[in-house]
Amino acid sequence: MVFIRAKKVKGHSYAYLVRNVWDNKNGRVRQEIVKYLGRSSKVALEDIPKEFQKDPNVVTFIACHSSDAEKMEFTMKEEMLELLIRNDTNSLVDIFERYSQFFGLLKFYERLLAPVMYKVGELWKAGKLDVATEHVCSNAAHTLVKIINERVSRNPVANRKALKILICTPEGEYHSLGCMVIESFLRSKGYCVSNIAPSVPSDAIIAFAGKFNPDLIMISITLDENIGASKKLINKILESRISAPPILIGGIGIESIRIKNQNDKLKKVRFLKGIKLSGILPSIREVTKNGAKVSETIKK
Ligand code: B12
Repeated sequence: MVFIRAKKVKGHSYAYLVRNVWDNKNGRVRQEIVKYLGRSSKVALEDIPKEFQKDPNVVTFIACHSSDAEKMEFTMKEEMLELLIRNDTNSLVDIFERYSQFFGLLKFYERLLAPVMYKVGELWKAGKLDVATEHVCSNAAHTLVKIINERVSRNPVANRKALKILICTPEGEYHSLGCMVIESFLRSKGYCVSNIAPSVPSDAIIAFAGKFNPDLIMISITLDENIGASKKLINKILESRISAPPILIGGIGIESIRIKNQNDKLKKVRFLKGIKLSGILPSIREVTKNGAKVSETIKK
């Protein structure tokens, strides 16, 4: 294992690649310089000898000191893809920890996990990844997000006025990672979330909402063929006794739809095309009047 040491000289930070070696003479570990890397802010992956480029300490250093963050993310994405394929959850958790300590949960999901899963889909579509391996990747990603969710739930943000959000997918939609990621992110922000994805029949969603009493319902669509089922679900919600909460619809499955002027009945329904994780909070605030608890006012 190697480390990058930064030394400050006249206000500038300079980096050295070092490794621990055992000093027989003194009977203790000493650090040996492997390479001088120059200005910390300019350290790039190419400056690092090939055999150390994937070392976690190197990747983390470049992530927080260098302007080369994009290349570092590229390396991390490649690493994640390999780990998903190998179903190596421990190492995936390790990447999550290393990355999120500097960039946070949101960026981990938005810049690493989601793009890597999209890549899995591309590889599968191109016949470069067999179905079984695609499922392994999907299961490993679910396990990872579950672990992260448990951690997030262990340290809840105290928020007595937290909005209650119900996340679901229409019947027939089996893609559930997006919902888990949204759940995880919203929990980390103190929202009270019930995620009932994947594929729940409309009546069951409405029955659940009747008990949970959500301030907002989020529907996730991945396959465009499920748009029809979602529209039926929305109509049923609007016609039911729980017709109050605003409804947000998103996910890659709605990218192809054309949004017409919405009639009065649909004024609390928003199709959020192209909205990624970072756009979700502003959308929630908008439809719930700046994040205030709205269930009471709506029910009146
Ligand atoms: C994993 C996976 C599966 C797994 C799902 C397991 C599970 N429990 O989730 C399995 C293997 C079961 C599967 C099955 C199928 N899949 Co699939 N799958 C994928 C894959 C590789 C990853 C999906 C994923 O996890 N993405 C990562 C998450 C984090 O991203 P996300 O879902 O987009 O969510 C983010 C945003 O969209 C947004 N968002 C999501 N929901 C919402 C909601 C709101 C309100 C808002 C504001 C935002 C928002 O925020 C999220 C977080 O950032 C995708 C590839 C891809 N491009 O997505 C293919 C993909 C979606 N699958 C595809 C296909 C074709 C299928 C099958 C039809 C294959 C088959 N022939 O059987 C079946 C259909 C199953 C069904 N009926 O639902 C196609 C869809 C093509 C299309 N446009 O219709 C894709 C795109 C692969 C491809 N490149 O062709 N799949």
